[in-house]
Amino acid sequence: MRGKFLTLEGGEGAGKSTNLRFIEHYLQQQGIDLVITREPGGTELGEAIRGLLLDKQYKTMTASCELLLMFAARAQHIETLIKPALAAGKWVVSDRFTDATYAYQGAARGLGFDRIAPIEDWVQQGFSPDCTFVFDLPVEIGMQRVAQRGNEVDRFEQEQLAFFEAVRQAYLLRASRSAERYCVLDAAQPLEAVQIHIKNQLNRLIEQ
Ligand code: Z5A
Repeated sequence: MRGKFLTLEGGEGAGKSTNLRFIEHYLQQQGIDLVITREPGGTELGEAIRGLLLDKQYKTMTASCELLLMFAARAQHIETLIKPALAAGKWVVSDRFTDATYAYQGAARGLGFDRIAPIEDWVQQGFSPDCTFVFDLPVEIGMQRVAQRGNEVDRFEQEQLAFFEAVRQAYLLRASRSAERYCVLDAAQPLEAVQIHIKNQLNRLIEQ
């Protein structure tokens, strides 16, 4: 039986990485064989592209170049990692996927959703996640969490409040348009409360 493909989305500091570990642990406890991955990245080639995308030295990278690099990494990711794992019956959980392209390149960089949709069709040919968790958080709180973590900022994390506000609104808009695929979580709640919602959604997916 084909496995399920889950993706985690949200602004920075919303708790994707933290809850990815929770999801991994919970699904393993349920006896589900799974692969954890991320975008941009997930494959050797994709991780090399991620290096280019996050590197602050590429200040002049255009939005179109950024968009195409995201999809170049994604094409490799889907064909060489995600689809083979799903076909082998494994679940795949990815920290970000195409919703991030709509939010960051489409909304925040201003390319527009209409510019992205044909590229998505060309690369993915209808392939999309079975469920997408959106960790929704006021931008200021996400920025505070990241600042407290104290890591060096990458090319995206240098952006300002309005950029991340556009990202947040784009996620909420997409989730409202296809509610059946999305599970929107209030990521401002304490972690334990967020994880109760995640567990309920995972149980529903396991039963399907
Ligand atoms: N990008 C793009 O532009 N287009 C695309 O198509 C794709 C990606 C796929 C890299 O992503 C960048 O790529 C990303 C968008 C772009 N840039 N940005 N910004 P990434 O996912 O690797 O980077 P990120 O979004 O910056 O991840 P992050 O900052 O690490 O966020 P997170 O994983 O959601 O947060 P976290 O590390 O789990 O949590 C942050 C802190 O908050 C941490 O100390 C936690 O302990 C704490 N935390 C988490 N949840 C809670 C709750 N509920 N209460 C209190 N504290 C909490």
